[in-house]
Amino acid sequence: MSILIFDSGVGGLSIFAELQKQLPTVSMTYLFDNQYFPYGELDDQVLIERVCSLLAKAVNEFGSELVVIACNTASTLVLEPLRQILSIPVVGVVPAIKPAAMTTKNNCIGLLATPGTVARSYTDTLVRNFAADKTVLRIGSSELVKLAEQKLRMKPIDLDSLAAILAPWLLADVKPDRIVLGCTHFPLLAEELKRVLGDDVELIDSGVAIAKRVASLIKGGADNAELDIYCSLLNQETNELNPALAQLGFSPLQSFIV
Ligand code: DGN
Repeated sequence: MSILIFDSGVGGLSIFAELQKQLPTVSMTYLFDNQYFPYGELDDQVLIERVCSLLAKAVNEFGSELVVIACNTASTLVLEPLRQILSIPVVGVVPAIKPAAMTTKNNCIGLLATPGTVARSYTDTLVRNFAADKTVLRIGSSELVKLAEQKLRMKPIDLDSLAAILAPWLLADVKPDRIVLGCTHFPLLAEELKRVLGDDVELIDSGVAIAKRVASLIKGGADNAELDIYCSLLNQETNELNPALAQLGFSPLQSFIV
């Protein structure tokens, strides 16, 4: 059994971490499409075609038995076409609006995601279905995604830049008390986000729920679970990730060309 975890960058590692906690004996391949990063600014049709062609090839080459689209920007757009071309289970990651709506005390929720995800009709439907009677304040930021990427390259994070991105909430009369981390990169910045937003705000991501869903779909693993990682463009910047990836148990980053 081997599962494939996919994102545009290193954000999906937040999902990988939860998967590994719940499924430590399962072999996992992590693939990220840094050649087309950031996904949050891509035209819809370009994104659909790119993700479909890349994953069709990857699933075939790696012999994956299940794929996790550890990217809200792709999942809110590409799940349907992907399920039509792949004959294995496809698990998507989408913003956790429902748990936020169920637990908010002041009826005000923040959605922090990419510009693509906050603007999707899929996201509008989630809000309509689960939080129609709440105020949902959305911030879409690619800058925040890039800050998360920097953190994994061991670079310092400037809290002032974070505060500038979050300013609409910091200045709002009613501040959201639940923040949906609707981009898999953002749990990597949880500590910094808390420092800027305050401890009384609760951050909600999809990691644990996704890992449970995957665990319910697969049969188990082997004693010698392997962790491999590939990117679509190997360069100096990606090589800077190797120390952090080694700490997570991955073998050195390899190239996957489409
Ligand atoms: N990590 C991705 C997500 O969950 O939406 C997006 C990153 C990006 O390419 N902007």
